[in-house]
Amino acid sequence: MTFLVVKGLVVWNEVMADVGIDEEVIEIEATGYQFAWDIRYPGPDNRLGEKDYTLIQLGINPLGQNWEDPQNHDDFIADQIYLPVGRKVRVRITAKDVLHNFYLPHFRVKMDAVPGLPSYFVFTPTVTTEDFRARLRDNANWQGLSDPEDPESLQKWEAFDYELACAELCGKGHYSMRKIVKIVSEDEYNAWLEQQNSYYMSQIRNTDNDPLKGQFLESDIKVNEKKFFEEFDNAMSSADTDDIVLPLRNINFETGSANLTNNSQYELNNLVTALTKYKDVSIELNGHTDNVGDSGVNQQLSESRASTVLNYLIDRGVSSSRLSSRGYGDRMPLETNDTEEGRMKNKRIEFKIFKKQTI
Ligand SMILES: [Cu+2]
Repeated sequence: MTFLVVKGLVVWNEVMADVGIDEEVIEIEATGYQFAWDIRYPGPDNRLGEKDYTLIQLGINPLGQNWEDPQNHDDFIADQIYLPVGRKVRVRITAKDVLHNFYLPHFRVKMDAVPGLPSYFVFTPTVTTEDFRARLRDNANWQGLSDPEDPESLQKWEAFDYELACAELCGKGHYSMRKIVKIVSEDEYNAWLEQQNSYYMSQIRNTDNDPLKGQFLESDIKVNEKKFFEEFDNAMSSADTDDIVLPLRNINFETGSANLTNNSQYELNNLVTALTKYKDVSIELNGHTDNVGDSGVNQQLSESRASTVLNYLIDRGVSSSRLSSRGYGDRMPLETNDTEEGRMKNKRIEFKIFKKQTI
């Protein structure tokens, strides 16, 4: 008896070996519910974001993902399980309602999906779907039409797919807890990944269900920063000695006032960094408005907005001798003032780099 228990434990530990901390693994998550599986992939960051069952909302946040966790922003829910051959996979298995069972019959993988108690399974698929079909080609049981009603249909072996099922008789619709599993080459896997859309970005971002509505995400901030420095560095390295005007794209003011919104700090801090990098350069900040309302008021608003930005830069340590500001009111629109879009573009702060003085 002791022998059986000890031996059994050794085998169990072998089968259930988890992955090491630094080991390369694809982690996906399977959530069972009556009557389907939701398969979540971690997206390019390779990390599944946090979940909290209190956040679950039918049709809006089916898995209870916490959108304030940036690791959730690239997670996607897949309608099939795609995995590259030869790569280690860790499946986090969980359930939302009753007990289910994550069952990959062809892989001899079978693991309970328990509500509130995630389990896991680690395995490495070794034969692609295509290779497995080729193996079935000469097997007598796999000949004939896959759909006997349809003479055009594929042969049985051609139509073969690995599948995920539920091995727990979990209710009436139990049979529909089925998903196709495709084992593919690394290239096919990467091509498939490219086509998947993050749930957050495609369904949640900037809707009323987004706790981060109107805020920049870290990824936005990085993209904006890159763009800003590309333009600034280009302006500085070009041989052209004319003054160059660049936009401050991601700054905003409260309506009708010269108070900067919180989001504006990122672009402004980029400008501070650029002015620290190019110590000899002087700039002039230019404020512009659309043509809505009184021209005199617009003139004043454009001046005070430009000087708000100037003061921000001085507060961050840029010498006032390198800075000046000027308001143009509504006199220099970029686009028509007849559309909302045009007006948005016309309300702006730009800065002029005085190249002649610098070189
Ligand atoms: Cu089930």
